[in-house]
Amino acid sequence: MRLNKNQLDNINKKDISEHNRCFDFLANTISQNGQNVNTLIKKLQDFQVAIPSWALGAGGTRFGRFKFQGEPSNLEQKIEDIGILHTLTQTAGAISLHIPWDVPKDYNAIKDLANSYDIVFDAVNSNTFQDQKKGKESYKFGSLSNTSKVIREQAVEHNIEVIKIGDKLGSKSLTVWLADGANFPGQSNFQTALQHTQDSLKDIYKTLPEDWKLFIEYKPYEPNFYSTVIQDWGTSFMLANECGAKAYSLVDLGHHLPNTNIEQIVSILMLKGKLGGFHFNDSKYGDDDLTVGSVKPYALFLIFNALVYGMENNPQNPYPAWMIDASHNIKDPLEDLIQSLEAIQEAYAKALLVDQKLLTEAQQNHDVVKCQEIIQDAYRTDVRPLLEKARLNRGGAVNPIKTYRSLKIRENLIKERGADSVASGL
Ligand code: RM4
Ligand code: MN
Ligand code: MN
Repeated sequence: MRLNKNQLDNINKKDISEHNRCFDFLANTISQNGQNVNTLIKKLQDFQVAIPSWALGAGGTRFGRFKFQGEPSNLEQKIEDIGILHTLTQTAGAISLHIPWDVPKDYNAIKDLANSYDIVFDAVNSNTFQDQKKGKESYKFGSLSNTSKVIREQAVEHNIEVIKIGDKLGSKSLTVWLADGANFPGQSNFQTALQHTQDSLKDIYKTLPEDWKLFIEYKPYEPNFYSTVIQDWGTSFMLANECGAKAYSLVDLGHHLPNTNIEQIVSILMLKGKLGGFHFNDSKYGDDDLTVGSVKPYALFLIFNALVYGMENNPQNPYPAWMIDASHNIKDPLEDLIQSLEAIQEAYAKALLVDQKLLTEAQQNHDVVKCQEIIQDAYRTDVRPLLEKARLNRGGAVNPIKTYRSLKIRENLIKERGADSVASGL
């Protein structure tokens, strides 16, 4: 299913006068505060987030999985789904492949298809947290950190294979998320496990093409419940430094223990030029993979405030690779992703509204109350008309969820693909 401009225009027509009324009011306020509205809108238009190829079907938990009808059952259909998302939101201009769940059969055909939707290939993700059909060795007791050299070599080879696949598609980065760790005290030697991981990562790093980056993700627990080899940003930062200039840390919002100050982590990594990638989701307890902004929207805004500051003040840090890393257990995956994309843009727009000059002044004067007023003033602004304008300028929908429902997109996908189609992934 491919949406066309007329379908969107017909629905946008009904919402345009209300959009104009709200936009004019907001644009006036922003201009009066001394900011350039067009610059803000341009930044929102340029902000594109990758959709992972595993997020388009229903996600499961260890207790089971409730399927969602009309799921994409191959890579072509997944790209088609991202095409729909991107047409509506104009914010999902990239796909992040998970290997081996989504290995292309015909590379040129897949590239052409993605290109026809204006979608590029972002970071490729390796998978050594499950045993693979073709794999001789098991990752039950770890992959890059395993005590067995043969198993470590198999895991390194897999990562090198993933780089080769990504290279054929135009990807420029590899994300490594390592599930390795221990379930019980005494099960593994912390030092040996870290040393093996370091050596394996270096072996992978050596094969990176010149213009590629390596992103090292961290996570405190799960699937292992006693210890994880790359448990926190410090470990990831240390490993990235040992690998070299093309290796970076990747922050996944769900990979922190409750109450961790993620905005501070983001700030420090950017100061050190080592924040390479970023995974969006939301959570209440752990790696819950909930819709972005659904539980802690203020925390998301504070994190964006740190990201915006870093993007403006830290030329030593590359532009981060953004990706949504969420799972959709009960919602329509496409509606869930639309809500996440909206929440990301909203937090970004609010962070852009923070008057950085005034904030620095207030910080220097130790005016704590003023500091809070400045950031909360930005947070309390309803920026949705700015998002609408950014989408409209690029040919998207004023209201993506409403448009998705009026066009009966899920119903059409079910007609095309059937009720029983299942997407690969978790
Ligand atoms: C992990 C991690 C990775 C993702 C897998 C599916 O928790 O967030 O980024 O590839 O889940
Ligand atoms: Mn992640
Ligand atoms: Mn995760």
